[in-house]
Amino acid sequence: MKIHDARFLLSSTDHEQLPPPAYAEIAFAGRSNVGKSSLINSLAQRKKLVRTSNKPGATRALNFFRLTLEGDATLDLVDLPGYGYAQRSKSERRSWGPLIESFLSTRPGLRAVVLIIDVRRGLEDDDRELIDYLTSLELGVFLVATKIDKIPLHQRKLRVEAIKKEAGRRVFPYSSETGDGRDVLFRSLLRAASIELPAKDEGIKLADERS
Ligand SMILES: Nc1nc2c(ncn2[C@@H]2O[C@H](COP(=O)(O)OP(=O)(O)OP(=O)(O)O)[C@@H](O)[C@H]2O)c(=O)[nH]1
Ligand SMILES: [Mg+2]
Repeated sequence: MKIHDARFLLSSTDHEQLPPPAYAEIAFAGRSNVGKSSLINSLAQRKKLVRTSNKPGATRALNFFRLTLEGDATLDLVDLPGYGYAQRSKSERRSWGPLIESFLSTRPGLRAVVLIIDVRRGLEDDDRELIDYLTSLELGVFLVATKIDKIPLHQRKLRVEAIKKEAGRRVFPYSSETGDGRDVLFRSLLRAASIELPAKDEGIKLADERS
């Protein structure tokens, strides 16, 4: 699936400034510095669409990016602010902040949330709470274990299996550095957004289904 155009749409720190819901949206959530913005660049096959940083807390607003795909389909990707940077107090727990919560609970076009964790750290309390919250909103969750390039090849499979067992759901291994896992995740997200893959991308699957 070719990406004809990828562009920054707008940045919002206020619910009133969200773009009118026109297209299917996929949001990206995860701890601060886990690699959300890098993953969006990798999916969009652009090096500098989204600003990345080695300082945690780089993304503080909701940032919208618009992909125009082969066949003129449009998909919006939404980079959410990272959590876990500032310690949440007890009263703040179970709350993701008014902006994130109103976005997650009111967007008619939101098809799924990609929850990104570091393959070396696995699921942490904040991630589990977010999965519960998303499930309560009946939003689909794609759990991505990123930075797999940081662990030796022979450990990857075991590590991903362990996370899968703990999470009780499918895990998408990923590396924004090498692009490993990109095509599998992108195809799954297009499906969640009801964007049809061109016939050639589906070739193998269709052949399988015929037999
Ligand atoms: N080796 C490796 N480094 C990565 C990968 N993904 C992200 N990084 C690095 O991790 C750091 C943080 O990446 P970002 O994409 O800015 O992380 P973020 O989750 O958007 O961070 P905030 O916006 O601060 O919440 C950067 O130095 C990236 O280069 C990966 O798959 N492999
Ligand atoms: Mg970021």
